Amino acid sequence: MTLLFISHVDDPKEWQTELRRLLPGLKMRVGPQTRNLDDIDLALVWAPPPGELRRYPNLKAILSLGAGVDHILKDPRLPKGVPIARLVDPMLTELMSEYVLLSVLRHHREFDHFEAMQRKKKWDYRFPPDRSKRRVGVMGMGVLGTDAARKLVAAGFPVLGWSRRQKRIPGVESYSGTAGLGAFLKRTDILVCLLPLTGATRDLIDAKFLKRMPKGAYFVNPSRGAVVVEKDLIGVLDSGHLAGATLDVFREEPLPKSHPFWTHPKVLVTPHVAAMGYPYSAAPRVALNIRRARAGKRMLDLIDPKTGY
Ligand code: NDP
Ligand code: OXD
Repeated sequence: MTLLFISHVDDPKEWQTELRRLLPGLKMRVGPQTRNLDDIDLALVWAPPPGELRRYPNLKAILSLGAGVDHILKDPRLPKGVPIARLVDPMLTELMSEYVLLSVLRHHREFDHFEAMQRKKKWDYRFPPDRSKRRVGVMGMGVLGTDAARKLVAAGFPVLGWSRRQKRIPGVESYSGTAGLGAFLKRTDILVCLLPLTGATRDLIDAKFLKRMPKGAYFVNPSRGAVVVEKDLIGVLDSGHLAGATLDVFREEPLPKSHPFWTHPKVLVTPHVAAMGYPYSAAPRVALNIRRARAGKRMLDLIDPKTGY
């Protein structure tokens, strides 16, 4: 029994070292593989090439190297019925909340404006704003959204959350579904998107959606680029309805050199760095799932292929 590892961003050696400390004798091969395909029973992957996972006849579970699983589900030839577990990792969660707090505080304290003023050598005094009046709306109240929301509450912001199903999180005003979306957006001054990319969230954030927020609102997106209609976001920034955006993810990555986001005065671009699962932190949960899958038990953090997350 051999674990197949496929990723163009994660270090296979580090993963092998950490996993072998927990699972001595673990056999791991870096894919795509061309021989002994029958030996592969599990796959630990980030963005496997389309059709690749179908080549292993004895594959019984897929483990994602990311919290999102759209990089796996987008494969039209994905083998059917093979369970998929996503990555849940305390360090990844910590990193994401740090990214969210930093981005929210940067917009809240208008550092984007002061950075622009510095380039013009302009002393543009503005009264520091009161964070108890800046409402932050978090879309997607899963593992990452909930942690970020809790930390925003602890930092003193009024926080709203929006998810598919209604939540009860201390200090967070909760909204759910299409019925709750209008009221959520109307009350949101800084919108943080932590939704997964699924059939229901693709292209969700378009011009109409963004215009439901108050004029002067900000947008922070460390989830997935395809949740946003990028030309609509640019339109709403140009019209002055939105004051700024921090974007970590894009429809095409790396972001093409010709893309208007690179030079847009109201946009901060980061290269999909908000968070990641380092093996020294994430390996214990992955090892646990490897043990469970091999023992014929249900893995933890399973996704539902029907909802796509
Ligand atoms: P979870 O699966 O834990 O949470 C997803 C949340 O989104 C849930 O609250 C869910 O609602 C909500 N949701 C899903 N579909 C809808 C919908 N149609 N309408 C309303 N709410 C919806 O995911 P994580 O928090 O772990 O991760 C979120 C995403 O963050 C990942 O999918 C990935 O794309 C992105 N990510 C980005 C990284 C980066 O570096 N930029 C790093 C890691 C993750 P409910 O609770 O009701 O089910
Ligand atoms: C993830 C990511 O989904 O890094 O974990 O984008």
